[in-house]
Amino acid sequence: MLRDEDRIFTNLYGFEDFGLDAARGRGDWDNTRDLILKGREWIINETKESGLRGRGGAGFSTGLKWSFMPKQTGDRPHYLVINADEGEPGTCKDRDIMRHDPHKLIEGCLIASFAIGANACYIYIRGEFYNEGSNLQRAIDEAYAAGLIGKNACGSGWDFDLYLHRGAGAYICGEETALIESLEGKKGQPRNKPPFPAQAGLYSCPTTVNNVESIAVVPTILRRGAAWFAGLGRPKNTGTKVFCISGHVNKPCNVEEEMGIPLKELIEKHAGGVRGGWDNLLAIIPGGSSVPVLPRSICDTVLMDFDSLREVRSGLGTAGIIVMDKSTDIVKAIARLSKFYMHESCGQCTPCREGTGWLWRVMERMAQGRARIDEIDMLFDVTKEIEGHTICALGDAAAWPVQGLIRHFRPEMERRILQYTGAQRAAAE
Ligand code: L3W
Ligand code: SF4
Repeated sequence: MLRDEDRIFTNLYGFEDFGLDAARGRGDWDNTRDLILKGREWIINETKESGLRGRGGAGFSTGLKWSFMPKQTGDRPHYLVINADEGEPGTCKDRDIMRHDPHKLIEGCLIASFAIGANACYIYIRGEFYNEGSNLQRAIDEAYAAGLIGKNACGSGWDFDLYLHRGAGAYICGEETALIESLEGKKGQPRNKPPFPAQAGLYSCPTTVNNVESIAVVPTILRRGAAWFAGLGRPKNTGTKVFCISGHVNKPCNVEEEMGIPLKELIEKHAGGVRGGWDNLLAIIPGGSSVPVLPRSICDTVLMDFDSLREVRSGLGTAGIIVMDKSTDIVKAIARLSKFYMHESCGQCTPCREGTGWLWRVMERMAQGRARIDEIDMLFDVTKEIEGHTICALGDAAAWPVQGLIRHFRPEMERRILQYTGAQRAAAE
């Protein structure tokens, strides 16, 4: 279990004051100027050495991503964009960070922007996060007034402006290139990659897009050292992580823990256990709705990190843990997710636009048992036609939950089909 002194987001644990003085009391903005004066290369190297991997879902090395930005800064503006459009079902960690610890994010924005040569940063916040946006704006105003950001930020010689932009409720705007389009005032539709944002992002300029949590942990990593962060968790899956635990647990919560903590321990220690006890567990989606569901047998032993979850054909994603006890209609639950992805598809590519509708319609029938057994294989084939054949990851995100269901709960799907056809036959006789 993570020691209290190794927690980064201390303000998530009962301190209510998110203002500047209280944040300073917790160590934020301490010697930020000195960190900046150590230089770009030092900041990027420390971040790489810490092993920090992106906390928005993909788990890409944060330091490596920064190093993709052109070294030359004179010809075109560089931008940092913070993805605070937290729309992934089961995920509410960035909301808590912005609500309780906005100064950690703002300080991280300054340091990361300096490292990639950006004088401006945009925080794209989910429109529904009204109060969090207000807290964040208040903290931004405080930071400007105290000279921590703005001209000659923290006395470092670096000019830095920070803008808050509110989204308008489209899940797809959490995809980095759709977010950039939306920020430019256009319809939020993903772009083809390459070019990656590091080559051509906001206004076609070099841009890095990072998740809120990825950036908010950076100042602490630099202060305490890469080795400290790398010493937590497991090899290639280092540091601490904010996990969101929801669903059929006694005490739903967000909690910061070490990467690689066993899933069962996480739920029993922090969320008061599964409703009715661990034996009453049916399944868990471990990383926000976009990753495959896991049956209890795997949940018994799996570790919560990128690589361990990949080994069991799921993913850490955003670390949004959705717990389902035996009262859950698992086929109906996954059918509901299929409806979500169909609704949120931007419609640009055929496999996603048409395929998500197919998935939903067939899943609705499967939930009622109004299907043929061989259609389960057909459903799996449809997911394979979507996966990897679309512009952005929403197609994969729609396919994977259905694949997980078929992989682990096929007998339940077959049972209801047989029950339904049996009932039909009995009614006809
Ligand atoms: C330059 C290269 N840059 C990769 C950059 C790329 C991006 C990052 C990761 O999807 C996942 C998705 C959702 N040169 C580069 C390069 N990059 N190669 O690295 O890229 P990628 O394509 O692996 O992932 P992505 O498109 O960013 C994100 C999953 O997250 N997800 C949920 C997301 C929801 C939230 C939320 O609510 N907060 O984040 C859950 O699993 O399915 O797989 O920056 O540009 N050669
Ligand atoms: Fe749009 Fe879906 Fe294609 Fe992504 S995969 S670009 S959401 S149609």
